Amino acid sequence: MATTRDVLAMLGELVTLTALAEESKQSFKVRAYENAGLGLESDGRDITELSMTELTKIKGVGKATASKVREFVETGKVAKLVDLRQQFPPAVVELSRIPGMGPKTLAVVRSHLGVENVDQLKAAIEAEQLRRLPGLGATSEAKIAKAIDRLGMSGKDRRTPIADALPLAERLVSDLQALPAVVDAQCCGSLRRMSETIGDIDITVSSESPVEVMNHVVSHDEVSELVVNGDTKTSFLTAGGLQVDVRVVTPDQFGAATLYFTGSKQHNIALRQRAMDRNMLLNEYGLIDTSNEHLAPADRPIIASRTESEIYDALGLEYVPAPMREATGEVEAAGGEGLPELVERSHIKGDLHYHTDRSGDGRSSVADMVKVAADQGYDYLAITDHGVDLAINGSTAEEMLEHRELISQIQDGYPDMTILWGCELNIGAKGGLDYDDDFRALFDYTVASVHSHFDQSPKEQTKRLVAAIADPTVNSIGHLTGRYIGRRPGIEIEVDIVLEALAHFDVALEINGALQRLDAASDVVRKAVDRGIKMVINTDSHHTSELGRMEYGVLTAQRGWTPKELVINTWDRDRFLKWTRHRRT
Ligand code: DGT
Ligand code: CA
Ligand code: CA
Ligand code: ZN
Repeated sequence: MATTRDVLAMLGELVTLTALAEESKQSFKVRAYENAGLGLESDGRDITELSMTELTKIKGVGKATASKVREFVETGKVAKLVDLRQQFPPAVVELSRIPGMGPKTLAVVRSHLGVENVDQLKAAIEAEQLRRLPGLGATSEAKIAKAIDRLGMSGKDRRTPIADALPLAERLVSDLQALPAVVDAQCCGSLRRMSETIGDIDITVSSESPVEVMNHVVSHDEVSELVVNGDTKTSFLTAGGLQVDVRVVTPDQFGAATLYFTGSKQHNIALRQRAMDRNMLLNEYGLIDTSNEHLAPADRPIIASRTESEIYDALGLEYVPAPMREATGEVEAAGGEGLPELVERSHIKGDLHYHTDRSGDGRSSVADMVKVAADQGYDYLAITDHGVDLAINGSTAEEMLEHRELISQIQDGYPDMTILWGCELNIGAKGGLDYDDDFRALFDYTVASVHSHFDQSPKEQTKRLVAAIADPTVNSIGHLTGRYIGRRPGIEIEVDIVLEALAHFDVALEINGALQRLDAASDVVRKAVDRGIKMVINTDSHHTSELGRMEYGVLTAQRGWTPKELVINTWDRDRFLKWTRHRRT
């Protein structure tokens, strides 16, 4: 039985593969599927229950998409997609992810050189064959070579960006949780720890009927190739070439198993060492009492195994949230001075980087964007559409003033949520910002971000950021480096100098929850936290379906050891509003 999420994933794959088939991401068909996906995503109903007529009434959904949705719900596949998957096998889709290998270049490289995977592409580059192809040259050849190196895409150390793995893993976990035979299911491994790139997906299932669970897994529509097909463990490859390991354990072992398979390996080693020091043994089945040497191994008492909390507790440790399990001092802290009081999703009182269709790339109206924010129970919200300097997507001063009027009208309908008229300012090549100083000072709140000039030297980038931070109209710095994980490296900066400036001018550092970004990265976040720099966790939403990113931002904050106290959007409204104004007066 397909779910709404399965349908949306099917459409997402259709977008990717159609762009390859049409040799353009902008083709009419690609955009049609994209828009249909957005319409269906924000509809809110169970899509699988809707008829053709009901489907085509949804904004953006045409006949062609609606019939594919029905086909998928009724038969479990879509003929068109089966056909596209044959034309574009996983290894080819992976090629298309390399910066510089757009759909057109990919088609040329395949047809002229017969290149079908990363290893063949590398060989072709070494033989200097790419530079002789129509539309390419030595420069594009070098660019692609560098991208392959940087992404570590060759061989077995190939890694998948979290944005490509997490939605799939969440879908699998919730499908498993829906099975009557399943007591619980948990995503483990690097994905649960919120690593930026993922080797494979690890899922642990709690059930008394492993065979039933495994039978369900092997027939899942994500399975493209089975690697391991056992009674308690299944490994398969998805159409995208990603490996998924699913293991089934009994409910009384679930905590020990999730602890073990979440890792990291180094964290596990530190826990095991601690267990040994206390005459205990820790493995994937439980924490075992080894103090009585006369007992046979099978007779040794199990101290804890059902939940992770019980195991940490029995080891004399505070519970360590998964994103912190990287063996960077968390075990010592959990057994000593204590872990920081980490920020949690329930602490968040507002979103402060938020777009509407005032931005060229915003996809939902102000009214709709405000409504979904209010539905989250937020106390405040900053609407930060793009400043004028962003080509195509920005707004002029006049447009911004009209926008302020519209926002203030909508505010009347939301007495419990303060809506700030804000702006996402663009940090220019030398640190200049949009509009003139007086106009900028009118905004209730601003986030300043880099959207251009990615290739300057680290010194120039640092100067540029520091100049923006020093500007008294700037409240926060958005997505610090502008990276897209696994796709585009961010700007290179001298981190310590930038952090020094943030601390000095009391400007907040954003943790952007978009999975492609997760920027500032958790290691930078941890450095910022050490200096007491204020943090802000945002979704950078451009559509009503994107608010869920707050969770990913919070997990990234936890990975950087961020305490609640430093996060300005956990503060109550008065304290937060007072802080936004302190540099303006
Ligand atoms: P990845 O998949 O490369 O992104 O990273 P992980 O951390 O998900 O690693 P993976 O999938 O090889 O194994 C999942 C977890 O299982 C890992 O974090 C810790 C545990 N684990 C795997 N192999 C070992 C091992 O040899 N010793 C210990 N102590 N733990 C292991
Ligand atoms: Ca893994
Ligand atoms: Ca694994
Ligand atoms: Zn933005």
